[in-house]
Amino acid sequence: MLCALADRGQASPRFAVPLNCNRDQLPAGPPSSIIGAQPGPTRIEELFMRRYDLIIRGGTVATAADTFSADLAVKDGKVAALGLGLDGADREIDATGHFVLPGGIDTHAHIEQIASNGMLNADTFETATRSAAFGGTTSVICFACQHRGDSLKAVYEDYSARARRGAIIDYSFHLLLTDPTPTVLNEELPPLVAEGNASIKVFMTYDLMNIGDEALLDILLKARELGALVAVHAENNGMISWLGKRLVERGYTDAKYHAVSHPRASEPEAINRLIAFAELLDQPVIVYHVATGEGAAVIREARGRGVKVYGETCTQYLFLTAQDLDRPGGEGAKWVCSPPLRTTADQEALWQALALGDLQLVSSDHAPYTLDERGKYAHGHVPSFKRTANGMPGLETRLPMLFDAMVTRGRFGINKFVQWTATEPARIYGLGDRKGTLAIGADADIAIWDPSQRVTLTDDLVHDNTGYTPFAGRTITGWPTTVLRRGETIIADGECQAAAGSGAYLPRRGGEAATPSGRLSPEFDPERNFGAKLY
Ligand code: DUC
Ligand code: ZN
Ligand code: ZN
Repeated sequence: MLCALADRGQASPRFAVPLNCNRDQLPAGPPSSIIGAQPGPTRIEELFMRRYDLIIRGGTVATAADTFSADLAVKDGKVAALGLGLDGADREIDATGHFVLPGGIDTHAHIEQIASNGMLNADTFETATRSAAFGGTTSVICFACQHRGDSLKAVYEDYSARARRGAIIDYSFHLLLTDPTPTVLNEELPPLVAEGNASIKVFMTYDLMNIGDEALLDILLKARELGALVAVHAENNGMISWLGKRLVERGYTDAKYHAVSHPRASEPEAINRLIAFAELLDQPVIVYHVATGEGAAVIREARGRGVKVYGETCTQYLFLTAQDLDRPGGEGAKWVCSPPLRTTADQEALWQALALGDLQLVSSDHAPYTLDERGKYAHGHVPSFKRTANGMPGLETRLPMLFDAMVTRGRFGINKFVQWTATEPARIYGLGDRKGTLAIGADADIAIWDPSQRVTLTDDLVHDNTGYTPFAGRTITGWPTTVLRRGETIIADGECQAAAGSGAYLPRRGGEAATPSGRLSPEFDPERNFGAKLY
């Protein structure tokens, strides 16, 4: 059996002091329990033997920094020990021949989200997070999505209640603002950020979602005051809207024209503008789903100047291209997402940007729609790209696709795999004190990977509610066979063992990534602006 679950039930009759056990830390007990020959184990021996809840034995542990052979012990949901020959647990998992990795953290997923046109996406918190768990992801940051006229507080409470009911993995929220009124910014936002939702998302495109330049400045400034990171969908709305109309007027409505309708320049233009704003106010930002080499280059240049700008790309931009949209009979709708899929040259540029640290993480941008009239085909079976729901599923396939490319095929290796999918997401979004690595005291969120398991991705293999995967037909090697969330096995033997609602809310502070650099722009620096106090 791959990665057998060996439930010992009883402590081993052999008394063995765990290698990392420090006798000074023994709990106080009567001396008689230490001295003297006894027929059975003493109380202290018992305590030694049952020191851990679980030992994952014989695996290869990898973090963003190291790869080493070790047993990993779990106690009370936390990593309690890493060492050789650990002993004394109620339960063991044999991980011989497997990688023992931190569970993935997906910081960009749309779950049970209502679009601006009222369409509900395909997944519930239960189905989305179950599919994430099957793919080795144990934490997710999704959105509390405000639409114009909504109270942010009411929106947040609604998403929060639904997540509490359904989530199987741990979760957190970005506060997605489309209507930053003074009430929202000054009354609703501050307590929500303080409660632990220290990231704000905004759109620079979409007619019903985008916020204009002045509102973006207002939000950046407010985020600076509150210590929140601002995450941005950066594309130029005017270019997209203008070119889209022109294409439709001329009858170019197939899915493939979606890629044409978002001119390449729309991405670097918006990223450049965003960075200019962020630099003006000295407010850290993260650019979502960078899809072009030019977009990544703008980030590289700004980071080189010391601007606190981070960048994310997504699985689909590393493995798919605009050619995937070119299918007959409306099938291309499956691959309609924004920004659109680009070229193989962009894929190379994005890998390079990750390698250079210009981009720091790879998310799924899971935005699931069914292949029927409730989703992708709400406007007919061969819908105009302009009327096709934007997005594709990816929570489950993100890690296996990347593992295959990075570990199995050897591009950048296991440590970068962990870094870009778990450690950096945790660091940037303020979860680094408990998630994203395997260290003593961290949450025991663990994915045990069989590096030799070959899997052909098919539409019915994945567990979300869309009924398809954009990567169908690919055979990849490496799969997470056992997944633990805070020490509890949630996936084993192809089954999900976790109950809906067993995922926990993860409050997040802004942390270092969201802290302004302190390098004031001339306009905001009283020493250079004739003494004006603008913060
Ligand atoms: N942007 C996202 O981030 N997700 C889905 C669609 C979109 O435009
Ligand atoms: Zn977006
Ligand atoms: Zn998204």
